[in-house]
Amino acid sequence: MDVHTNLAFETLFGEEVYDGLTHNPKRLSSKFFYDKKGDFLFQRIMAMPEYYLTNCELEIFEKHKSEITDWFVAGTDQFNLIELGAGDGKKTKILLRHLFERKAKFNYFPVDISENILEQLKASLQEELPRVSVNPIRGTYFEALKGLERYNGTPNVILFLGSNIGNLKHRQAIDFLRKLKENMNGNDLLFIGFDQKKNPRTVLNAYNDATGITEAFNKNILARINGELEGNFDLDKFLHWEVYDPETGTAKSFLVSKVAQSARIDKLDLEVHFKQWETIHTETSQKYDDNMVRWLTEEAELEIKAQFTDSNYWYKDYLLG
Ligand code: AVJ
Repeated sequence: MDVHTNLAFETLFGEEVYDGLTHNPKRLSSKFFYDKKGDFLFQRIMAMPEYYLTNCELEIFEKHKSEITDWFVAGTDQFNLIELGAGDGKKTKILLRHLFERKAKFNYFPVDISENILEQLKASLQEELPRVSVNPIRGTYFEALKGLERYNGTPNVILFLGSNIGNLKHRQAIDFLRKLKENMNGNDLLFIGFDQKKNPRTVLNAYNDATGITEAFNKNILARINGELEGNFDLDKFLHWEVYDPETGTAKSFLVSKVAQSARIDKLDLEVHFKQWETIHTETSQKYDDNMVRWLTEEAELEIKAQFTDSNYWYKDYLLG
């Protein structure tokens, strides 16, 4: 792959699967959704009418791209644009195009756990915005952080879009924001999306579409275990289950075992037993309100410099520094 900078990337997949499936209650990390099939399913999720997050952020970018990019270019003739969990760049491209049109000088560093999606992103940018310099970095958010200092000398603008932060529990989110802050220099900015609390029905539907795309996305983690770790999970014997707690704002995805069953994972030399209705927690997608965002940013000693929302107030992007 044409990756200019490649961080030491270790697939801890096997180890984490072992830990998660021997833990009580069972759990698997949502970062493992994203292989070629998972990337494709997530792109289909983003295109679903129920999955409002993408459209909200697109609306915000279309409406406020001048003001947002004013912040990026303020007081500097060049900057690094580092995007954590860039995916296919669908939303970012609006900002990239606008920055290009206003003749900003910047280098784009999309970071993602999926090599496949970085290849797609790079190819599509070569086509659509050939003059923008793109340096894909494959790795987790935490690995990407370690690499931040290497860009010292040029101001950094860090993008963390799509409410990706919602995959982290509050404690983890604070630790992560703190580490980001520690790695930021004086003029660096963090531009970050937080999905907002709203009608609980709307949230639930976004993660529980009738067509079964989210179900397939959730089950893809088992498909990956089968393919990469020689597992024999029967995907039909699991149920996709979504819960949303409107008080805490926490949405959670589970796989629920419909029957008592065992699965073998040959590469891990592991036999996993499930009681009937036993669960695997696969994802947390946190929804926020102003108080929560204020609390998280204060804990990380980050200052809210500006905020942008869509016409429904369903989603907010914040500029932090
Ligand atoms: C990419 C983590 C923001 O939690 O909303 C979409 C992933 N999971 N549907 C989210 C996801 C199920 C998404 N993030």
